[in-house]
Amino acid sequence: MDDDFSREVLRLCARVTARHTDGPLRDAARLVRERLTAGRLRVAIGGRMNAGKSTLVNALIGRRVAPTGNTECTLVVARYTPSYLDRVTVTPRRDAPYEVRPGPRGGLPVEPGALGRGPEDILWVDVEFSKKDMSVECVLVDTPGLDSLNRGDEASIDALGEADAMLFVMPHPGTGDTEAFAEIRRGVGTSLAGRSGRIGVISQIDRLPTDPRDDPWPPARRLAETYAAELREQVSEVIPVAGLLAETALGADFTERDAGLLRLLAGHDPGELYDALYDADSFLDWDEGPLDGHDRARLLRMLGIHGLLLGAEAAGRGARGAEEFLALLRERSGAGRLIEAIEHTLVPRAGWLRAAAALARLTEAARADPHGGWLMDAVEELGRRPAFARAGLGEMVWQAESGRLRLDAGDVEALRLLASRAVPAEALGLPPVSGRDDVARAAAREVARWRRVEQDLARPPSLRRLARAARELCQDYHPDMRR
Ligand SMILES: Nc1nc2c(ncn2[C@@H]2O[C@H](COP(=O)(O)OP(=O)(O)O)[C@@H](O)[C@H]2O)c(=O)[nH]1
Ligand SMILES: [Mg+2]
Repeated sequence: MDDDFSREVLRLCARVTARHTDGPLRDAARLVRERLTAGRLRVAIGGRMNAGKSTLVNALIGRRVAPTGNTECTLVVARYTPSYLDRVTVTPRRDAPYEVRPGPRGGLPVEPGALGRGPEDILWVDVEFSKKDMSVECVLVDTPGLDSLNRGDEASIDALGEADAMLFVMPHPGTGDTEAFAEIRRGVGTSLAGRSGRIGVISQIDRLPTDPRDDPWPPARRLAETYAAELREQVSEVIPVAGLLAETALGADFTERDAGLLRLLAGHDPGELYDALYDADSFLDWDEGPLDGHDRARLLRMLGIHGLLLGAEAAGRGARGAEEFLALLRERSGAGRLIEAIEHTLVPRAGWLRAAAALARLTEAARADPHGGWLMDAVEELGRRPAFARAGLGEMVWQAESGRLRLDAGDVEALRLLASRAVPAEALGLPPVSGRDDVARAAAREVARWRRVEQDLARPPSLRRLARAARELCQDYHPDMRR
């Protein structure tokens, strides 16, 4: 199904290239062709600066390859691709791409000047790292984030526009997030895949409670519900994650020695430990405690106050080895749900997400170009082909099956057949070899089924649009009703 869909778009790209020897339409067609034939799904991480995007990238990759905090290297768009070697390639705005030496653990280097020129002169940086067992099977595109200095906004929006799917990272409650989101939406235009290609993430949940020693999960869950309702049209779901814990829990930096440090903390007077964990400064100043300043700073950097408390509690319950601590931290980080969402709602639909993004890009280019009229018509015509209608319906089946669309079981099954079968009789629930009259009768019955849903004003608009697409497809399968 995805293949038919992609092939049709590629054919259209060839027509663009034949008609336009240069200019924006040809560029758009080249980009689309590149994306459709690329191996992995490209997922961009968007959101404000300091939202915790790079920390999440590290968590998902399982190694600290993305610099975090405020260094010059966080001001560029970086595309992280699992590979068999460590290689960093800078693509400047002008001039040819060149390689620079990777950071000490592979990944983007952090020292100032390490990229060979200033962030404002760099289009993007490709970071390949030798790791085959990454949690998610995709290319992650880290962006500097909105409201960063220099040209971060424009670069971020371009990168988000070129990706197939997106994680939108929101650090904490505030109207600013919704505004940033609206800004990104305007910048990236509309993709056919719409919200189903976007996941909202509430990051840094350990910072939600006023007292960092309190359990962040109750407020995090409430906030996720509020955001999910508010951003219903924009994202498919909103997932809370303790990013710093996830980064440490899924990475390789936490050692047996660190586990020993947590056990030392747990062996100390519980009241004194609790007081020392009042905030970051009081822990760093805790010279009377069992750890020296260097170790306190190290643990704090890796775990935060919340993670330190979790670790000490686990040690108090008898946890010993690093593995044991990491399993607990991973569970309490909420990273599992994010990984699952990427693996189950984005990656398996790579073909559709990519083709939908491609078509949206072509439409946008056609609209902006004075010679784009024919392409607009061609895209519209393409949208009416059965392969497209089926791909669009496949997307709806996915939504219906995951409980996002309210349809009864009979309708879902009818939809599944329509979306998955190319032979008209089969798509209408008949044996593949059926008589013309049987097909006509079944088509008329299915047209009536979907027309009922389409005209039911009590149903949500998205469902009625789906019903319309289904009705039109069934009509095309009827020998006398073809449009
Ligand atoms: N306490 C805490 N700090 C975090 C968390 N995630 C990120 N940070 C810190 O917040 C700062 C900004 O994070 P970063 O990932 O660089 O944000 P970006 O600008 O969106 O890429 C860094 O100093 C991180 O260590 C988190 O879950 N908890
Ligand atoms: Mg960053």
